[in-house]
Amino acid sequence: MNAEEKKERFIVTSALLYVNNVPHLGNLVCVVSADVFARYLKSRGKDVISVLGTDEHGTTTEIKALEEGLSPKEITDKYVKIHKKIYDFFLCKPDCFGRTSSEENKRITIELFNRLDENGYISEDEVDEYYCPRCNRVLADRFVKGKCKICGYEGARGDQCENCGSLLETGQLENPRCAICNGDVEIIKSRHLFLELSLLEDELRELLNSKRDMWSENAITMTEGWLNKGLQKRCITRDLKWGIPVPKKGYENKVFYSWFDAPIGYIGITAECRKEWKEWWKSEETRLVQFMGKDNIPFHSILFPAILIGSSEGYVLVDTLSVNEYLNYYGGKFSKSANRGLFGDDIVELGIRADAWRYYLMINRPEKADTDFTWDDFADKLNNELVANLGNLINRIMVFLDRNYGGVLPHAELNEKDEAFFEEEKRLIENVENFFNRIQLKAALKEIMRISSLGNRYMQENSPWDESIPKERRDSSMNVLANLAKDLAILIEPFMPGISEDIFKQLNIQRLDWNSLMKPMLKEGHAVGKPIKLFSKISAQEIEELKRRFSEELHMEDKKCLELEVGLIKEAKEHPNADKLFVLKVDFGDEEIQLVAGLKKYYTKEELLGKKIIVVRNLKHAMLRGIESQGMLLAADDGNDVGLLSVDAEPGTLVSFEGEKKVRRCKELTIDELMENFSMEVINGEAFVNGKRMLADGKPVRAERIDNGRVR
Ligand code: B3M
Ligand code: ZN
Repeated sequence: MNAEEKKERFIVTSALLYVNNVPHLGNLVCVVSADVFARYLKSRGKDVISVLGTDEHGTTTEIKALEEGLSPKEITDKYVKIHKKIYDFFLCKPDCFGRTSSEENKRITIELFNRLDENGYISEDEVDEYYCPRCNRVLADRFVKGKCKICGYEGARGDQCENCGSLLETGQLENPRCAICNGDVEIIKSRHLFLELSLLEDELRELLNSKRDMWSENAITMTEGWLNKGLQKRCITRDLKWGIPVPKKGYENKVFYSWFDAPIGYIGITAECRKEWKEWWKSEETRLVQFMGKDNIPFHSILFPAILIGSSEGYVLVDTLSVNEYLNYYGGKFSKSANRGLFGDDIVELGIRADAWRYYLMINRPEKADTDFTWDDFADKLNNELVANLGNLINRIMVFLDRNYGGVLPHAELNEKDEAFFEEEKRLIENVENFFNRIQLKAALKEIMRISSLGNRYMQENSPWDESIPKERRDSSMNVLANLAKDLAILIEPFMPGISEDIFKQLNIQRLDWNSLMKPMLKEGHAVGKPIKLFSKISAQEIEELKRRFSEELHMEDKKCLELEVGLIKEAKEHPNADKLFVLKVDFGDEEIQLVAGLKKYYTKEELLGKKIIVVRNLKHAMLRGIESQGMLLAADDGNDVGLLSVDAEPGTLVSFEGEKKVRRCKELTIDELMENFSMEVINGEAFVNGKRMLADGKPVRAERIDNGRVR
């Protein structure tokens, strides 16, 4: 193979999201961006491997495992399926999908570490670590929370502040607390391994300087900041069990810091899926294009390159670094625990096609500053851009061909007006390519929508329905427009692969790639298929419904609300440290939680099993005598006896309050806020909240045993 024949090859990666969180719409920006770009490269005939997967080590996984009462392995196995389902729905089709906990990744991580060690880039030191005496546990990273000393953000974690992006060392949190029990922490000493970043400073600076044109502004600024401050050695080991074991004497009880093995995961995932992976990762021909959110910058611009350079294994270094800012939800962060925002698992169920979401994410891609998701903006982009422009054009072309030509393409005799139209289309396509080359995906998509507008204008001006215009002219216009529909199908494919496929289907042709742009592939006599609707508008009523369901107003006004749900008691056990308490497992159909309840005086375990009860779902979780209660069940009390509130409705049914709109999600309440804002009582056996009857599926919620009393 000679040099000319050699194709440019690309590895395109998206940040590997933490497995134990359900990705939210903001997390999906970099995943979809990588997919869009990889599809574009493929359409241009490049050799591409796109890599996606899950980041499975680290304290986030261990914390989640503790919360859900599963092992870390079980947690990752459970959540990786959720991730996969969401990526599939979003039509993200990586060539390689994998997990950082794979055997390949373990092998490559250990190998890279050994090389770094041999090459003198690993040092040892004694460090301070947070320790929780109550939990008897060394608190790595996310096991500690507190106030960031650098920016003052209250929700910072032990290793990083997600507000200012600073990486934190032990001691850089003000008022550090244990994330498990919220208790005070101590600082102890422990020996750890470090990557001596300062020894690689020249190479890292050179990398930045050679890639200035290829990195987004925010990546350059942050990396420069790091280099200018002078690089510090970075701890790469942790006192945890879940992770890749450190292959060094004296470190048998430690694992690698997840930020050490996570980026190596890109290599591990490729190695698992392609036996020729080294030809990609260790080749000068490969361009490594990486997409991520802004909190991931230093790991990709400093840490990962340092590992690769220091190993002297000849791995390819990052070429393009495309970093998005955050997509927020009504001006605030997405938070699953606070039930705030829009998460992948919800989106999958909404019945709005993936292409509309992909369009929204890319046309609003937060490139220079954070942007906000609002339902009104979503509806605006869908109705007034996608449907009104692109959907409308394709539909007009297809319907007109069907009705007036029996779906058979007429002859074209081009005139100078057509040529001018082609000139303009060509100019816009060049813009699209230029924007793609600079990874300005938002601008590329806007330009494609301009081509669609151009088509609408052309159709209007050439009015093929106007019988005063010569027939040959009208025929020619329709031929031009059918071929434009083909061009649009090609152009939008990276962004909206589903819609693209639908257009090809309607045109009755196989999928075409970039090479077929501006070529009259659809010839006179070709029979197109039947018109089908690409998108439907989202109505004002639907938007209102969605706002209610995702309680946008409640977040906006910060109103307090109460989220009650019907749950089924599946298990009842004695509390190990309290003689009045039971520990219950309660099922909601799609989720199971654990509750601690003081019912032992009033119910036996057997009586509780199988009961349908009412649970406060938005109460702050609490530790009750060492066991977490993830909500509170409601029971009535008349001073003599206690009886559970109960109703015959499916587990998972939400309780509404008579005369009020049903609310889906409510902000987390503390027990004090619950007491202050909601008074609950039982009158004649029926349960009321602030004077309104509790209803589940239209049926009143009733108390057992109690006719009149307070609910608590
Ligand atoms: N897991 C960041 C995140 O999930 C982190 C990225 C790793 S990339 C190798 O937000
Ligand atoms: Zn603790």
